Amino acid sequence: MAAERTLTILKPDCVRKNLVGEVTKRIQDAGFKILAMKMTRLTKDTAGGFYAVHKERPFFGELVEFMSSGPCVPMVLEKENAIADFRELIGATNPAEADEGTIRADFADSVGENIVHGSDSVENGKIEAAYFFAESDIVANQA
Ligand code: 3AN
Repeated sequence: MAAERTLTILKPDCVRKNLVGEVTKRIQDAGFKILAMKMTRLTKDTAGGFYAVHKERPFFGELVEFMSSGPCVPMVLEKENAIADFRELIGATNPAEADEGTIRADFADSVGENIVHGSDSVENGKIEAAYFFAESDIVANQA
């Protein structure tokens, strides 16, 4: 199976709860290689742009408010089957429905504040990675 990349964001609730180290360890222990990472704070505009596909949804305002409420940690990750494996590691969007032992089941409070984002396809992963990182920020691309 080919190596894939996914874009994750350790969301503002993850940072506020001091879980960046714990969640990063789970990600690395599951075999994901971190190709790029940084701490940044989204504005309402950048958060809205990232989630533009949801702009007609009733929770869009709440989502933008939350994602711009504090620093977050985007990362580009690489692994075989990264998209599906990462979504398995984090669990369902709603933590109440997430499998036991997943990151969201263990740490998330609600469907809105659910600790981590994971890309839903290879194609979207590329678009999302480009939202936060230049090609030159991705370590695997450097000599
Ligand atoms: P996922 O991040 O698991 O792919 P999506 O794409 O369904 O989930 O949702 C996108 C974002 O919108 C997620 N970060 C999630 O926290 C948020 N979200 C989804 N449904 C709701 C909801 N009912 N209320 C508040 N936020 C929501």
